[in-house]
Amino acid sequence: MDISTVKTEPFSDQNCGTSGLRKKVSVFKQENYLENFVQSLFDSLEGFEGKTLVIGGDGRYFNEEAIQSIIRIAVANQFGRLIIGQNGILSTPAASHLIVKRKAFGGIILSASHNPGGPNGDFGIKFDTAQGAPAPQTLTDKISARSKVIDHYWTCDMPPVDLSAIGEQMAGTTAIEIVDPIADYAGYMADIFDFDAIRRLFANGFQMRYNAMNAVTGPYAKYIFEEILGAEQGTVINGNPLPDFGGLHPEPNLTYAKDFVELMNRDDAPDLGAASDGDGDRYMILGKKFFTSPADSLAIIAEYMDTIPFYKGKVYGVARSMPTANAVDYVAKAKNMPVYATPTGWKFFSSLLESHKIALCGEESFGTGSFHLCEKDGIWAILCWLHIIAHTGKSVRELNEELWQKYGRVYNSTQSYEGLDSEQARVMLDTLEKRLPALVGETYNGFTVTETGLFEYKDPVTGEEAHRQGYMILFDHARIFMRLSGTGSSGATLRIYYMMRETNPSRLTENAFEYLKPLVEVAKEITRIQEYTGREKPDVIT
Ligand code: G16
Repeated sequence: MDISTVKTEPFSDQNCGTSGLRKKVSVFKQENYLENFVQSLFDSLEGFEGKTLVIGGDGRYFNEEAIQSIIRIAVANQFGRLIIGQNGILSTPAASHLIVKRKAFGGIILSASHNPGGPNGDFGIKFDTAQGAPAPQTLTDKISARSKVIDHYWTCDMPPVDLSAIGEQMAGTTAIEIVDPIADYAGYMADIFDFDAIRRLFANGFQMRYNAMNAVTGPYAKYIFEEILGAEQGTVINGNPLPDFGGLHPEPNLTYAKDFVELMNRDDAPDLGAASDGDGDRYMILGKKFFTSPADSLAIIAEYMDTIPFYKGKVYGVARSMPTANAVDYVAKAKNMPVYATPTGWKFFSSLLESHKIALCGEESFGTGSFHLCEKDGIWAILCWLHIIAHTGKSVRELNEELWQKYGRVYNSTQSYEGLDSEQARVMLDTLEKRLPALVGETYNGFTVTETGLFEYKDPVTGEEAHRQGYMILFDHARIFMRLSGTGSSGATLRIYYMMRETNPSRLTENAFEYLKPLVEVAKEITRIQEYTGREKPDVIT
């Protein structure tokens, strides 16, 4: 095995965002771009020689090419074993599970999540630690710093590995093992949930449609829902992973899964509609003519979590990201559980999950998870819903309405302005930041500002701090929160998160977007977004 050093020049833009490095495929295809980042990652880790690395991706365009390159660099850097999903495929939750199960040093996951794929789409790379958790900020900062000065990487001369053949081979002193990407994950789900109860639900005629959006979860869903749990054939749609997701935007929400929402709005819609994103960590729950907001989904799972035997007596606490509407807080209060509010980014939940301060966490961006893994997990969340429906006999709509009647409803919406000019967005937010203190006491459209500020966070377990995590404008029973997305690959995406709490029993079942309109007008007035960006309305409303 010939190991060689390749001289290289650093790239100035290899900064990790909310979830690893995400760029256009054309950027990743530049000579040495991927290699530089992977070597910068290995240079930032300590003590991995002889240890195991898990590798897999969501199957998007450039996945296999990238994996072959990573194999060569990992072999040259002396990893002892590489565990790779067959055909280079692993959903993010399945990769996380495999890392822990096989006691790996960590794992590389190739995905740009919900961002579109294909030659003109996005590609991404992220690292999970030995706990199967997203790399913490300290590590991603280290990788980015290293990428700015890197001048060589290690690689080796070896033929491409046949990723389709399950089995093991040696490359020098490194074992390369190709594994079934589904079996272990499906087995783990069977350990967590009462599959017999869900099987009975389907046997009694319960109808579900699962939209895999031509992304990674199709084969997982067909195996788990149709083969193991007995949902009828055809339950899973768009079930074959495609490198460009069939031209779709693999993001399960009201905008990018519009056709699916229309299907669920028909008179003959199935009982449950569920969808997942590119790498399988996000999910959406629909009922017949009914959309469940991610914040309500989190609250409903919290309400019933201890009826899942795996979690009995272990629902210690819950967490949500700060932009996520606080419906779960009311459930937690009633159950005497602590609630933590973290910055956006799944990595901020890891320490809380690992230290068992929380059992459950979730975000407005359609991600929910528990201590079963340190990543969010779409299929797990959908199984929670199937469990709850089987346990209560209630429909998706009834479960939502029950939550609102019991705790009041927290109307909420996330509205994103995509592809903004970065400079214009920056100027707008800088101006807003300067005005924040003066807003207190002012009244806009009938809403009086009670408090403003930047969201700052100190991890209660590690003590690590995260600063400037979003702009908060609080009112009585209402809140506007704003931040720039950290997952886009070009320009700036401004996210504005709205929430308003309603306890009047006669106002619990209104259309959320109509209900929130007066608050949306307040944000427009305070930010002067149209003046700064020329945009009249957001691109994505969920
Ligand atoms: C990632 C993070 C999530 C975050 C989401 C949106 O998810 O893991 O914690 O909520 O991005 O982030 P942003 O608002 O910065 O775009 P994923 O599914 O894209 O890996």
